[in-house]
Amino acid sequence: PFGRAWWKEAIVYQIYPASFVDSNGDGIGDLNGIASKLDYLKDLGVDVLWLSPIYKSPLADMGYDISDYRDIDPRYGTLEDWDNLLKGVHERGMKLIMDLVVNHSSDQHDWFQESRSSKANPKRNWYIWRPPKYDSEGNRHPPNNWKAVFQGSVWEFDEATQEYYLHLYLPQQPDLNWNNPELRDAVWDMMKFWLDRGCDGFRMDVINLISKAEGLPDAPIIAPGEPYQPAGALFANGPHVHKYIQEMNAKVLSKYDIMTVGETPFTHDPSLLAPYVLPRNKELDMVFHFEIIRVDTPRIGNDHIQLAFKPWKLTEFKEIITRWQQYKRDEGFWNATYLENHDHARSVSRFGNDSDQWRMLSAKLLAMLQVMQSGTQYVYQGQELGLKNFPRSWGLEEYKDVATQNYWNKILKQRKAGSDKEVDMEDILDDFAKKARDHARVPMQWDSSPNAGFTAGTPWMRVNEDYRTWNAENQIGDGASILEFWKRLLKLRKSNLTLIYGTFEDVSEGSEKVFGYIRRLRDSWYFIALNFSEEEITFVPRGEQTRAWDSLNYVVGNYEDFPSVDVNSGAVRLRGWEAI
Ligand code: TEU
Ligand code: CA
Repeated sequence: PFGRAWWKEAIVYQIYPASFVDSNGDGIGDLNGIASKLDYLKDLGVDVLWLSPIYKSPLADMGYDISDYRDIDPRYGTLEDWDNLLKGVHERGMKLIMDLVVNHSSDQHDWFQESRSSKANPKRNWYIWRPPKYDSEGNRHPPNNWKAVFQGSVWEFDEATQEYYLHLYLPQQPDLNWNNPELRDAVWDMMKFWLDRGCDGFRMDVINLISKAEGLPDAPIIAPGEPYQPAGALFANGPHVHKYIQEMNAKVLSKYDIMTVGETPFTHDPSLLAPYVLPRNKELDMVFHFEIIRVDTPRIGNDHIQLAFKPWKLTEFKEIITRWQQYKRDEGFWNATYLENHDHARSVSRFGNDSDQWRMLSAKLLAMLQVMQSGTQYVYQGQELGLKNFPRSWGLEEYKDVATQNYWNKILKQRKAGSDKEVDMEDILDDFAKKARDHARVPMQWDSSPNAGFTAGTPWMRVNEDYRTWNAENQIGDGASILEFWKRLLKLRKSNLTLIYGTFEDVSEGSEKVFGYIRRLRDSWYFIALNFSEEEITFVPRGEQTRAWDSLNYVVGNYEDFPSVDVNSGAVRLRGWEAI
């Protein structure tokens, strides 16, 4: 009942523009740089490019703080460069989608400059302003106790008008007031500006945060001793969010043949995300859930300490994937399938094994895990090369992300308080080496020339040392490389309706070493077996013992040859990190 769609079958490639290709030697990637790599992307099998924000921005949060929604930041190029890039993309039969960041703007946006100028300004109500609270001693306090995602209070006091404004992220990222219909109209106009220019859709930044709990009440104390409390449950999936997105759909999205994907953090319950996606609601095509990407992350309430590490189990990992793969399929729920983006460390360093011995095999295994799932596929730049985290030996100064720096300063301050001894922060650097967003943001590794062929100048972030051997040029045309493996998988998937639309059945429940699953569409089926360990393992798929294994055809695997299968028992002998 829920038919085929180009965006369901698409392979989306996410570009982090600052770190992709620098065309003019200023050390920052740009639009002309992206335009120079379109053949590489086409060859990989990409259908849609998603650009992280390239709008005018002070880059307080690397462009997720926009000061002009209708212009390109000069560091990335001009509107003409964008038109030219789009032309190149369309000429190759690909599409281009933009990041839509409208939960908040930059504090440098004209809208906010006006809004903060006086309480009587017509744009005052485009943002969320509240008077201070005073205690019995007359001390000023923020209107509630919510903790900002990037530390501190979500409230910033503004001297000019003696009120606080709300910012869920940085103080330089004030939240827009979606309850104001004028603001919504301004957003619809801006979206049409890009769609009329030829843009093929949007990835919508934290789109489930645009409606906050009525009255902005205090969050319950779930982090005792902390000045501000995690409040995800009060600012995610708020009371009017579906009304606003339905309005967006009716007034803008439905008028174009485009794709939309919402980013929806602070939510792990599929039933809270289903309304955004189910076709009958007329909202978005799909959303990025965060459950899988948080599997190794400690949680407080609905919030996570992204920069801390918690050991994870394969059984947990499999349960999450299986649940989402199966969720409301018969009602048209559609997944956005990803293992990496610009907010997370490299997948081979988190879910694989990035040692010299296992990196290649485990990166290929993760490629199989992803591509053999249902859902629109999202590949993050460098994932197709098996890029890994930068080394633990790099110091704090190599971490440029404001989220990393703020977290460091917060912990440092806490540890210094009440102690006159030297503070030890080595454990925090251990966590950063595993979890920081910075790992995904170092320059793309194109070739073995200085700075990995990313720039002729000084790169804005340090290049990972392994680029001399681990780069695109070395992998292109090498049949054993991760890149060529991705190409094979993407080609295999493209015209294969079973892999795109088939059902998903876990046949390895309980195993902490192997993920085995079956994809099935009518009488066509695939069996996928992935060994998430270094050990050789005999895996007997559950419920599959009676299957006629003699009809088994090997399709693809990450070793040079295929493993042996015992036709009688159905047992498969898998080598370390083997994927078939
Ligand atoms: O991220 C949303 C978000 O809350 C997390 O993914 C974030 O990376 C993490 O929790 C921080 O610890 C989006 C963007 O993808 C991210 O780059 C922006 O910083 C953020 O919104 C604000 O716009
Ligand atoms: Ca540049």
